[in-house]
Amino acid sequence: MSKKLTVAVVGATGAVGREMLKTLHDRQFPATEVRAFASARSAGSKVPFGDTELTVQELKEDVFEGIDIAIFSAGGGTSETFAPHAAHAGCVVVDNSSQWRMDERCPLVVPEVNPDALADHNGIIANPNCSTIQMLVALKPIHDAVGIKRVVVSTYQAVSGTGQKGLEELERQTRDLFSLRDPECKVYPYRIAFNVLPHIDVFLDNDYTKEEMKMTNETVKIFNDPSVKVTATCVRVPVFSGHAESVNVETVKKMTAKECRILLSQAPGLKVIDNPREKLYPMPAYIAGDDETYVGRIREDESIENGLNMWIVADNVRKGAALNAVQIAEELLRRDLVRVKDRNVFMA
Ligand code: NAP
Ligand code: 3JN
Repeated sequence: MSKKLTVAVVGATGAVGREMLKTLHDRQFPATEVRAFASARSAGSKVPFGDTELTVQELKEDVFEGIDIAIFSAGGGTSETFAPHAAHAGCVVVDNSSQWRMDERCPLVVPEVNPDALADHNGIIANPNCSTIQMLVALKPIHDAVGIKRVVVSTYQAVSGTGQKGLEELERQTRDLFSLRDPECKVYPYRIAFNVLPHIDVFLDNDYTKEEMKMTNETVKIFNDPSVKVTATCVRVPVFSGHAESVNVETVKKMTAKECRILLSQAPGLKVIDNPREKLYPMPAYIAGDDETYVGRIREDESIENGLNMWIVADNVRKGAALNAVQIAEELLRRDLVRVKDRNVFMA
């Protein structure tokens, strides 16, 4: 038996945490032990892990001793408080929240895009926002081949991005409307059933939402290229699972739609479904549970000299959160980076 490897899932009772456990099991992640953590509210409850169940433990500052990797998906506040304690105990954190993404001490990683950024980690590695991840898996090969100047993206984001409560709201409101009851709005400011909301996360001073600015800022950090400009409109749609994105790209050099299809069909993590004559294009309802990011509707933007339009779809809870984090953990193992060089970097 090789060296012991203990992995913690923090936020194990949530929508992302459950998918995290499923992903670790599906991919036979080589952990000798997996521990599940959540708040005191759910301590003692059970979560599924393969054919067995794990008993949820309460997250406390001192639980990280002896844990090698902790994958967090318990919100930014929990990550802010507990991730430094984990790193201080020598545990490498892969964090799904936005808390550490733009922190200079933390690599922000999509394994198909910038795995080399892991080399300089200080104990906390950030997982990007789901909408950024799927967009960059598709745009990285194009950026490498012809250079990307500018991206205009509109997202169509599923309610699972809001966690269990988002799924429940869409289901409840749909039942209400079919029963001629007024739909109750508990999670979103307006009804989401049979509606679309051009509003995800909070509004900022520049009138963009925080979700939109995450896409702009995270792209620059992951590509390590401030010359790439991104403008985003993030929209919540009444879909349970799977984010879709309409993406317009202006490139430095010309790339034809045909060249783009060939390039993307050979790129890691991508599948091209693109045959307009046969009505073939990717859709959220048909890709739930899949690991790949799908691209279709690739065509030249005839309004500019060097432009492409495309439609990018992925399972937001899988590739947008759980899978990307597990792939980061796999890459850490492959590169022998499961250690914290300086345990004090995040301690005040
Ligand atoms: P969720 O279904 O509401 O689950 C929240 C989880 O966090 C639960 O396990 C909850 O445990 C736990 N938690 C809350 N407060 C805690 C505390 N003080 N200590 C320990 N655990 C605590 O939400 P979700 O959809 O899984 O999302 C969780 C987080 O993942 C989000 O807040 C976000 O930061 C991140 N996320 C990232 C992406 C992405 O784009 N990469 C997408 C979705 C979510 P209890 O059962 O004890 O309440
Ligand atoms: O709404 C979506 O589709 C994605 C949601 C992501 C999310 C939800 C709550 C808090 C995040 C995130 O990952 O950016 C956060 C956060 O800021 O940590």
